[in-house]
Amino acid sequence: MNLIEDGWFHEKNKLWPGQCMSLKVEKVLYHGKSEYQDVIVFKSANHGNVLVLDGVIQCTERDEFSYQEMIAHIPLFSHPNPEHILVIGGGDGGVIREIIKHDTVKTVTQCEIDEDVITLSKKYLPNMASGYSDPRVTTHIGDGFKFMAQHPGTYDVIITDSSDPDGPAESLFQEEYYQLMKMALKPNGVLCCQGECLWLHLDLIRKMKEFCQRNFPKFAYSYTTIPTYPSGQIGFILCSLNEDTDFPEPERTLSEDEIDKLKLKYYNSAIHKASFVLPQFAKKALAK
Ligand code: SPM
Repeated sequence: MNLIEDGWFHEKNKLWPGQCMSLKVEKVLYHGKSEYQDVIVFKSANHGNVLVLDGVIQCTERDEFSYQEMIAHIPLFSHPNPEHILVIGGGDGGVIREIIKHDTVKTVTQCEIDEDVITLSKKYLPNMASGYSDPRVTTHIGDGFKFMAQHPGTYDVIITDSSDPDGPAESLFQEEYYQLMKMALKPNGVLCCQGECLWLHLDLIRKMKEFCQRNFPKFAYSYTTIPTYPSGQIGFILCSLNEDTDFPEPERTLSEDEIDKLKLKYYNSAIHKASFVLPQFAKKALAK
């Protein structure tokens, strides 16, 4: 399918039938096929550079901070002392950029299957990829399942920054994957995964909630707003092995000065709490 027509990129996909986000293209910077997926990077008219995998927008320079800050800081501020962090996916580097803002963090290990995404992000999304030069960061190119199976009981926090459950990331939305994360976590570990959209994928989120609650003493669902993802919203699945974890109550709160020093543009301690408050239709559907 031709995704760029008449100078516009159109994000059409069966996961969000009958709707699509369109962005005006100024210049295609890269278009090719990696070992795993179709990859486009384009310069847009109003959203900076945009990364697209298999026809789906992964990030735009204009609004990426909303997603990257929330998927990183919600779990890190929910853990009393996050030192060793594993990121599955997240090849653009934005999640790593946020994790290394935490002084408690000693190591960040990334396992990304598609090396091309990292290479292209370093070239075309340098602000997102800036964290790769931090000495605490190690990158492993390979499959997250295999990597976690080889690292039991190792991580305080695991973050899965994946694409959608159609294509290479499908297995990351299944119970077996959550059981592997559970095994790779330290005893009081916390995980946070891309958790799709309340407006579009409530059935999937409900199924995920069921298996998370079978496997972890604590589960919660949080979300952020982001204009260039379908329906302008995306959520996060959070689980903890520590039954005392109260996800909506951050372990450390930030002053305005600290927020400025950390260069945060979306996350603050109030939005941490608020992000767990669900609209009534979602609250009811997930309560079933
Ligand atoms: N670091 C940014 C990578 C983005 N990972 C999530 C991408 C999700 C894109 N699709 C959103 C669809 C929501 N239903």
